[in-house]
Amino acid sequence: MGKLRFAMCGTGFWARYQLAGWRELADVECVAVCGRSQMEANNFAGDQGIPAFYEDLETMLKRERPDFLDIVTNVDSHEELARLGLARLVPVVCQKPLVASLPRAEALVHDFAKSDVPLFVNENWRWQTPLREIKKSIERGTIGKVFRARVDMISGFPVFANQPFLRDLEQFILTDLGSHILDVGRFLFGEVRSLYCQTQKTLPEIRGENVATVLLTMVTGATIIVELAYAQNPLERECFPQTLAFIEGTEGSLELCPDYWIRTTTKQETVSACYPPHHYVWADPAYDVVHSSIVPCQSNILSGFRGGQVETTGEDNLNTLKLVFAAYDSARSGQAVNLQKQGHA
Ligand code: 89V
Repeated sequence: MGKLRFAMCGTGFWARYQLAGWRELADVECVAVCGRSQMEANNFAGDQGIPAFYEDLETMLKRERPDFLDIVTNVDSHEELARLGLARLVPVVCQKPLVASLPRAEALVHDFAKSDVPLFVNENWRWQTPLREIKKSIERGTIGKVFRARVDMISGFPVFANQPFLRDLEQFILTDLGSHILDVGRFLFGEVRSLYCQTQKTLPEIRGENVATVLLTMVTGATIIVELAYAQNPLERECFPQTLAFIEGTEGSLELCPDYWIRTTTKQETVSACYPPHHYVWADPAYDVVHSSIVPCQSNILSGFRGGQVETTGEDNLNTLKLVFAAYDSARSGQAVNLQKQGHA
């Protein structure tokens, strides 16, 4: 297969990093971009050296006939845009969360599968350098069987400055950040048997919840606590957007500490090693660990177009979305939700 030609939909904050990520990879090129207006699309195409620009996705797909469509827009538009791709049998790569409703996400994934058109989610968090190292260490059995872990993403960072639409989401932290961190939970510890969640809203100026605590009981029997907050309070340690973790196993523990240090303690010793993300010149230094994870995620997705195995398929991502929406159900009802009963994979 020769060079893959893709078209991008979206010209906002995230689109330029997504584009820069693709450009780190061989045999893939962006041939066109579609924006909300002719002017936005023209400006983005001019700045980024993309040969063609459109304000209408259907026209772009018809004229450019891309090998795939990359959707980098706000969540509200994902479903409609992905369906326009599907109607022309164009494979789609989409940002997370795929769709802000579980039944609609399920229908979308089902319809792509029925037409045998690939649908992938750019769920990049699990591709972060230190998280891949933690996974390898767990798989090597360094700390024995994991029985409990805490995974945190707690930040005072003014996330709404770069992504103002997040202020208006009725369901905020669990959809935007929880989709990443709950996916990390599945990536590191396997599938979930049941969960319990509490949410809080501490910022009057936003619509949705900005604090969430989720307690997961894994199929393995391990207990995982996920703590999320964008409370904009002064924090002693400001390490946005780093994920911190403390993982207890029968033979030792792993700690993912600030600034990408992993401390491994076994009967023999405690060893600390640093796994910083690769720094790309195009990355925003405040988002280094996230922006660098876009590249291996996209590389894995590209391998899917060539017959390889993709981790973050639409189908796989449904299992993460089930956790997100089960967490809202639990927060509403005050009850734990049994995911195995819901037919969770
Ligand atoms: O990566 C993202 O999805 C962003 C962030 C979680 C960093 O705010 O929305």
